[in-house]
Amino acid sequence: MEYSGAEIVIRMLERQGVETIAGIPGGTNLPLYDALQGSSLTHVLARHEQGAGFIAQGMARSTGKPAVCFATSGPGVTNLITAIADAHLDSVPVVAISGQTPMSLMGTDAFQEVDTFGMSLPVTKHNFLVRSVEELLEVIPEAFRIAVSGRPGPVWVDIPKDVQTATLRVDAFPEAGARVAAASPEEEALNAAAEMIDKAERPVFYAGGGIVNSGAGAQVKALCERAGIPVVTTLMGLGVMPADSPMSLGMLGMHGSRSTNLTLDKADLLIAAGVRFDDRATGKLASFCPHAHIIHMDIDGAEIDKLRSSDCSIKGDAGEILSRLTPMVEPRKRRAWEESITAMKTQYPTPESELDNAKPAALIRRVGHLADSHAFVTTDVGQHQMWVAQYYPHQQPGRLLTSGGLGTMGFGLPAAIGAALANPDAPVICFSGDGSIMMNIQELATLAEQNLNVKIIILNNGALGLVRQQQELFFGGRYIASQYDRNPDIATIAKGFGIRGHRLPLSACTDDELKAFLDSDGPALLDIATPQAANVYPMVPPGAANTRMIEGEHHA
Ligand SMILES: Cc1ncc(C[n+]2csc(CCOP(=O)(O)OP(=O)(O)O)c2C)c(N)n1
Ligand SMILES: [Mg+2]
Repeated sequence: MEYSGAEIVIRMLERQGVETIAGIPGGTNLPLYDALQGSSLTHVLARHEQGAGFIAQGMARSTGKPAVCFATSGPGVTNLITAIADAHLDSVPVVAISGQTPMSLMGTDAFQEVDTFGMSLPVTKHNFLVRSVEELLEVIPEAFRIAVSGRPGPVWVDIPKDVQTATLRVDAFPEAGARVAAASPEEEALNAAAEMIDKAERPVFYAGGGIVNSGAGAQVKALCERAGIPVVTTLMGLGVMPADSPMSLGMLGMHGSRSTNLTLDKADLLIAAGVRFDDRATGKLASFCPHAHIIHMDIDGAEIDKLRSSDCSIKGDAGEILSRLTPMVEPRKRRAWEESITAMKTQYPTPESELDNAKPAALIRRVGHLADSHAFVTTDVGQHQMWVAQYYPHQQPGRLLTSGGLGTMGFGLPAAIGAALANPDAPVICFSGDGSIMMNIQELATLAEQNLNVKIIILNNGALGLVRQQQELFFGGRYIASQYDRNPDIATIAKGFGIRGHRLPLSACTDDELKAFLDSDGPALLDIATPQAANVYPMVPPGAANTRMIEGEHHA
């Protein structure tokens, strides 16, 4: 049968098991949109391509499956780039498909022409410029295979309009592109790692987003319980060890707790898994875990020894590595190490003052206790994000969706829409700030249209809080461009979009009020006035060693 290039793309997406696509049409992807007619795919019309990209990310992050977004050439592409760069840094499998000017016009500064291939190259795992309709049969499955195999990441497929309209006889469509299993870890490396673990007196397991991507939370628990190893996580790894487990040391790094960073300083072995020694996690690298030998496991060989040389490296899938390693290590209790950690936790507990109901951190913790334990939580970027990392009771890996590597304000709302689209039975809570929410507020229209179970909580401090905090602590309190003279009434804006909105001072947010908000049907927004002076502590000054944490007034 004859198919157009656009029809081939849509048939192939159906074969890939894609159900929902987020995007915006325009001149050069209209054939693709036309081919959606009569397809089993559902299209969600975003209000900005960055929103479409983050909706796709919300679907991909919450399911581990690749998700698709569409954009037209030129401004559609440039609008989408931030969301794809974000997916790249956080290893999220998104397939972006854009229209391009017809091949005869490419390179002529044609209307809405930009060099999509060139611009997407450094922010994707892989990219394609498709030059013939025949190539589509290979490129589409290949794009999915690359997005999900090994370390996941975004793949961009740019398709000129004349390739979309050209026709081809296809008798049988190729197989869908699927994950290729990682090569098995080497026995020798596993033996060496087991020996190092057995010898260590003060080991710490350092778990990152790679553990979440591998679905290896249970395997981390199994190893660490057997060998008496406490677990720290990165921002991306939160939930790998339930927050209330005695084995959990919480998050490390710039906003990690004091006891966690001090424990790492004493460690004699660091088992790094699915992490990339990001500067927000390690602080000054030369002072990070100075006494520790390093075992580094990663599916991406390029991460190993990239920033810190390891004493033992294991390339492969974390789930497989850990399942094989666990029976090789001696079952062990490490009482002295446990006692020293407990002593540090007792000496530097979570500051009571943060759990005072007048503090934003306490509100986040209360929401966490009132919410369904399976809820997905998305955040924007700023102080509120760090309080969610520190104080929300993360119980499961993969439930916190947050922009870690790129730190993109505007992530939270569209990512929540994507999570809700892909998980219609799970509640979704989006914590945002008064700065961040404005960056993709247009997606409230998409949310209202889709009528999804997304509850938006704005911590409204009248400021770009994390910037204001840095100006207070590191620029002598000289505030510039970090406080809003005038903020719009966000609850009223929400109503304009067709979403229930309320504004409340923090003091009026009783448990009953919060519970009623969380349990209400459909989308709703709560704009909470919070104190501007509240800071996120502890904080390691950028570039300093993690042991040089600054504390708040309560420790002064
Ligand atoms: C797109 C983008 N622009 C600028 C920044 C720099 N930045 C980091 S946090 C922040 C403040 C965010 O303010 P808000 O959303 O109100 O959160 P708060 O810190 O007040 O909780 C800014 C401007 C960023 N991360 N992303
Ligand atoms: Mg703010």
